[in-house]
Amino acid sequence: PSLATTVGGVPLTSCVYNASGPRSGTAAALSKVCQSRSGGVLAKSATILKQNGNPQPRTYHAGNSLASFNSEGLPNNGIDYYIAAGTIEECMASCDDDSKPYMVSISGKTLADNLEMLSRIAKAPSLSKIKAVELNLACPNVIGKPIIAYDFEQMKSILQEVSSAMKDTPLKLGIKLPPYFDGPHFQQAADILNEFDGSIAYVASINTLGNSLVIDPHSEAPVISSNQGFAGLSGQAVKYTALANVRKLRLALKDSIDVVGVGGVASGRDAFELILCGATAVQVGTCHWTEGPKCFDRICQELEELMESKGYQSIADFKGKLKDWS
Ligand code: RRO
Repeated sequence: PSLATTVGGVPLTSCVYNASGPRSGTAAALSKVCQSRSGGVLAKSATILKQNGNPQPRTYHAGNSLASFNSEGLPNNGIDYYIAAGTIEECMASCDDDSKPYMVSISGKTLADNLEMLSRIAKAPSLSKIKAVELNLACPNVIGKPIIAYDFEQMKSILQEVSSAMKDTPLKLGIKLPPYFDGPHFQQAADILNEFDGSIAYVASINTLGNSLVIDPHSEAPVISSNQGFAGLSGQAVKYTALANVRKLRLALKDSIDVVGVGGVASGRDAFELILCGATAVQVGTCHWTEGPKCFDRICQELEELMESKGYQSIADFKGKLKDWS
């Protein structure tokens, strides 16, 4: 069977690729993603300037990758690093697939920062090598800042400015969304996103579940030092939230906006379930973090075996075809 797909019109030979975040902050790490069967190479969310993120300890894994926690606080090398010709070359040199797309993620502290980053991307000498920009409206870990996509007014005005700033570029725009939990919130988010059909190529759903808390009963204190211990929750525990978010968004969004599923994918079965819910591709975050880039080879192989056993030849054979309860 073939795992080939497209994300917002960008072709991927494999529908499984890395999420922005874990092991995506340096060219060395991204080059290992490129060497694997990951269908694309997506860089860590960037700010204008390099920053170190929150103090350590800022991550914790419970039960392997069942539940993971991070309060990283956007450690990254700054946007200029991720769009530099040398970085992209180092990331992509090890790919045997020349067409594997390189993508960046931006997570500015303000709208002005996001617009500045977009303008730098649009002027980058290597612009033609950057296939998509994922605008992260869902970071839960910037102390003192809310999750933008929970503030629908702010989300709409950011999308207005960003979509007009990207109009004359060849870049595809993706939007990284937080998990929603209430019917009306899905509808409000989808209504806003649908106003930008034609500008938004895809949404990636979901980012981590914000403001979870891990306690150490010995010290009687949080395990994570930053942000009073509050952290984003990821890993296999959030797959069920991701499945519901992908399903709800796929039903509510216009067909021209693809949904990329992300959240708790650790097996071919997980990928299969998200695609059934309507995902055109799936990203892997926590499992990539705990297992390393060989997870892409394993998950791709498991998905192929599952498709084979069901007689499916392509992603289109089951994408969005979740059946009614019977
Ligand atoms: O760096 C982080 O703290 C972080 C980001 Br930008 C994000 O989008 N999601 C997350 O769980 N952590």
